[in-house]
Amino acid sequence: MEILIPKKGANKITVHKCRSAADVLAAPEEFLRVPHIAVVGRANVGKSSLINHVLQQKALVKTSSAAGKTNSVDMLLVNDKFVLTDLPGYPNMTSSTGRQVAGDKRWHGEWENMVHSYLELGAQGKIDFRALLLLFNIEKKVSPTDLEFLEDLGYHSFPQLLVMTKDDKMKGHEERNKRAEGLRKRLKWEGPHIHYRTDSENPLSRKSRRHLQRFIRSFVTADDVEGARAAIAAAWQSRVSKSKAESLESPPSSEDSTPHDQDKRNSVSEA
Ligand SMILES: Nc1nc2c(ncn2[C@@H]2O[C@H](COP(=O)(O)OP(=O)(O)O)[C@@H](O)[C@H]2O)c(=O)[nH]1
Ligand SMILES: [Mg+2]
Repeated sequence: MEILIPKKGANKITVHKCRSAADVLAAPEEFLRVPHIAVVGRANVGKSSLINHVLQQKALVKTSSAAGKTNSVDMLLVNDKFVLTDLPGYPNMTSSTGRQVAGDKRWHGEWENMVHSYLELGAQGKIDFRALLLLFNIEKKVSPTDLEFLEDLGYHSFPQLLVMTKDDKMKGHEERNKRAEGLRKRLKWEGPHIHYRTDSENPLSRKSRRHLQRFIRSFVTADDVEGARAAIAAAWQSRVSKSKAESLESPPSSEDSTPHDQDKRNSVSEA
């Protein structure tokens, strides 16, 4: 069976829901012997929507307009080839003035327990953990909580791909580039990023899906986590070289002259 079948409803998906750290450790064998990729980000960033969209499955994982609805670690076994994990979103714990919001401490503890138990399995080599997809809403400002969260994940130092969601909200290249650049700066991000939108009738959203699917395939077919790291680095390096080559010989080929690619060239050359 293929890793990912680029056709609506064609992928075979089995779900294992974990409601506690113990459930994470007790996942069935078939979930533990394949490579894992996890999706993380702030509540409401579009994690569930992206998962449904990239797997081309309707309402596989619940999406919602209210923040913080996902309170479980949802492991999705795809075509018996890999697991895509929907991790609970972290709430934005700081108000606009930077103060801790009351009541979030307890939630923080639960969240940490779930997410860390899961990531620890990777760190201990109990699951073949390949990559984290870090989702950020391109429209939102980076908060102190976001930075805290990134730092918290940092110690696991898994290969990470930054995914800027809700790209359809961008009015054009200029706004997209400006926001992407701002986000990268604020996050001190030096690795690769891609843009994502889930309005499936739009050709750009299909393009963003194909792009992410390529990344997923490269993570899954890598030999191990170091192979996945090399795959991310190679994809980003080819962007950088392409961007340099194209700044010398314009205009770019028609294949590449979409807003998404345009943006990547710009954000790389400006980074
Ligand atoms: N405009 C726009 N809205 C999106 C996109 N992806 C998700 N959303 C909306 O964002 C909200 C939260 O999405 P959800 O997938 O539940 O986020 P989660 O909490 O991170 O799992 C929902 O109202 C979605 O319809 C996108 O690409 N564009
Ligand atoms: Mg969700």
